[in-house]
Amino acid sequence: MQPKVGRTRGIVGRHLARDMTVYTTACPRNCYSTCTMRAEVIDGRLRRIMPHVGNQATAEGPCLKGLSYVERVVSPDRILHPLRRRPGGDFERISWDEALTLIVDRLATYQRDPGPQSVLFYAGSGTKGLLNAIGPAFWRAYGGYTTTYGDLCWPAGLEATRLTLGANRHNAPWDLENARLIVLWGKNSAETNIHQMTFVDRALAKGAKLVVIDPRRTQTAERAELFIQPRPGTDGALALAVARLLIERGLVDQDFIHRHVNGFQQYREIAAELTPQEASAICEIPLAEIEQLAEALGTIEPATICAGYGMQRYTNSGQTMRAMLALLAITGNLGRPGAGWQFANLESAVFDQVPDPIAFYPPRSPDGVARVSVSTARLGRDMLATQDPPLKMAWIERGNPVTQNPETHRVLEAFRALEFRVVIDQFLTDTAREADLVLPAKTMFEQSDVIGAYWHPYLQLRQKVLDPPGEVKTESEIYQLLADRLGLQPELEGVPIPGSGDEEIDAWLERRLAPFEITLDTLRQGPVLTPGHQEVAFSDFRFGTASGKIELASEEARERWQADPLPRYVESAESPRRDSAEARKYPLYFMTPNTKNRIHSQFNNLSLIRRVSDKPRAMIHPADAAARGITQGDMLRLFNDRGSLELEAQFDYGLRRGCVAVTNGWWMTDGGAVNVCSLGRETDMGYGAAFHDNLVEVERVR
Ligand SMILES: Nc1nc2c(c(=O)[nH]1)N[C@H]1C(S)=C(S)[C@@H](COP(=O)(O)OP(=O)(O)OC[C@H]3O[C@@H](n4cnc5c(=O)[nH]c(N)nc54)[C@H](O)[C@@H]3O)O[C@H]1N2
Ligand SMILES: Nc1nc2c(c(=O)[nH]1)N[C@H]1C(S)=C(S)[C@@H](COP(=O)(O)OP(=O)(O)OC[C@H]3O[C@@H](n4cnc5c(=O)[nH]c(N)nc54)[C@H](O)[C@@H]3O)O[C@H]1N2
Ligand SMILES: [Mo]
Repeated sequence: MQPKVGRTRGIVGRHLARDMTVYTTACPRNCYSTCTMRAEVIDGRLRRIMPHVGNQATAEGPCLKGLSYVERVVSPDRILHPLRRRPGGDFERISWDEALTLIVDRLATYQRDPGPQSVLFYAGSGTKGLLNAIGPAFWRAYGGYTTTYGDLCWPAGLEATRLTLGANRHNAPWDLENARLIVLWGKNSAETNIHQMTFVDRALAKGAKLVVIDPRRTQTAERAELFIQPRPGTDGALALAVARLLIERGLVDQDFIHRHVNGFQQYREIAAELTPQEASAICEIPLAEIEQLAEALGTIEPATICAGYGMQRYTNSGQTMRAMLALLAITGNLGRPGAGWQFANLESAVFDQVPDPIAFYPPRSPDGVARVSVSTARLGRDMLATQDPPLKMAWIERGNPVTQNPETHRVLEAFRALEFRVVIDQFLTDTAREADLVLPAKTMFEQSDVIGAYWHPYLQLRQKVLDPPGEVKTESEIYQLLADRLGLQPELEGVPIPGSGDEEIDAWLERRLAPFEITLDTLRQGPVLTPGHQEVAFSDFRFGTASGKIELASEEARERWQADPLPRYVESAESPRRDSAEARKYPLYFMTPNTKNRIHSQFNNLSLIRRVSDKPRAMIHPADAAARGITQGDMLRLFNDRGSLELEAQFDYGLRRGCVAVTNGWWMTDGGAVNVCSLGRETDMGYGAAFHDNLVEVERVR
């Protein structure tokens, strides 16, 4: 292990002669914050996680999940050895040699018949890092594979942003302090991006105004001066009505529009199609709130809109995001301090070959080696439908698709229809339980990797600080072992993939960093701003769109997505307003947001987290509950034609009526796997998962 910070030998507290080292590392979870942290290791054990002030965005220190790593790395539930399913369904420990032999046998068989593309490679977002890119390199060397396109998380918003601004970048997180108006639109920063609240607080202390728009009265809403609770999936109508008012009242920035905006005239026409009264009826919010939002956006500057990811998982979401973004374009709130659109900041994605979100998710492989035939959103359905050759085997790493992908029952059916399933994870998740072979993964503390972020602009080293327990391995080590046995030589951009030695991995990482003139030693001291970082995005007013301007009308939207070039409002697919039998049967929006003390399906198996998050509950407005004879603490059944859950009812006076909410990420074994009710369906652009279009009913059980 390499240079250490604050190495102390001798008396620490009341203990004698202990070896204490504090390392700088970074949290690689799929989370905005991607915190820099200091990890205190005493006598080879992780003892404490502490803040690191070198990261301006996360200087306040990690969240409870970050602190819980101390428990997580030594959790008795960790998988430490390869496990094979026995005929009865339970697992037995086997050696790595046996595990690799099993896999190699299958791979060799399927390679001959029915062909390498009968193997599905699925990677989730459980951890970030450059070494993650190694999977495809192995599977290419294998001669082919089937993989997924699209993403569960953010693509509708990424694509809407790219179509409008030409790139997914935004001002530095700390620049939010300069905003006079902050709109947290469908974003629950107080839980999902806690460090953003620091900058919100600083802006408020300087007199800024905060608007929060969310059907749920979240922790984030507590400090809002204006809080709007629209009907889910209707924000596009709200945005268009606000635009109409801004235009009618002359509150737009004509000069900015003239110089930097393309398609304003057409946008103005579609905004005029919807009266604020109509929008008030569609969104089911008071007209006065639409007026107040328009007043704020038209008179307070600079303004920043932080748009969340939850609200772009409806079938109309790409257009919703475009309509919202247009409000900043017509008020001149782009390209200057305190202003702008904070959705995703891909500045640190410098290692990706093509920093274009669509290229991230290609619908098909250019050379046919990878068959990209399975939509992540429709994982189960598409797996079942895949032919020529049909799927025989799945390889799943860093993901928990049984709980996290839409339509759990279809996903389970598709997995069970396969002949062989391999899952690599740290814990025996719902997905791992479906496997024939479970391989034990390392944690972030047991092997180094370089990571970027999608909110702040730093590159960081997730540093190896512990010797790995048991027989855990990372994917890169496993791939190398398999490649050796199969006689393959996987390469990534012409460079062989690294094996397991620390030096080998460090050398590989150094090589990837070299073009940016960054060394691992620098990263060991702390985070480094991505070369070329700009504090204020688009300050040169050059937009990477076809016209070079901000595009409110987009021909590309039509060509690529067969979408309206203008973000006209359309009702989302599953809405109680639709005149269908389903809508009459299932009148409630099932909301499945993220929650503070979990990252999706991770962390809730730790005792520290269980103490604050003991079991899944269904949040319901007391009036909706009363209408169904349900009271606080009752068991309720939440259901639709796709599935059902039995959960304890918890009253939530802050939830919009007509909605019921359960945070996502609970396991099936906890009884709270929310995707049993969702449908595998794509968003209008970006190949996202529209699982928030999800109507249910609830009834009292006992
Ligand atoms: N209904 C509903 N469903 C949702 C969402 C929602 O809002 N509502 N949100 C969606 C979103 S935004 C996302 S991003 C996805 C997330 O879903 P996933 O991408 O599946 O992510 P996680 O549940 O965070 O983690 C997956 C697994 O990775 C494992 N893991 C962690 N580190 C490592 C490692 O180093 N190696 C290996 N091999 N495994 C590791 C964890 O133990 C965990 O079991 O869920 C989506 N699902
Ligand atoms: N603690 C914690 N932090 C996380 C994560 C986590 O699991 N836990 N996950 C990380 C990941 S991968 C992601 S994708 C992000 C997501 O974090 P956020 O962007 O905050 O997304 P969500 O929690 O899915 O949704 C945010 C809010 O949108 C609201 N919402 C839902 N539908 C609508 C709608 O139609 N209109 C409006 N206006 N609001 C709506 C929900 O009620 C919710 O409060 O968080 C990241 N950070
Ligand atoms: Mo996500």
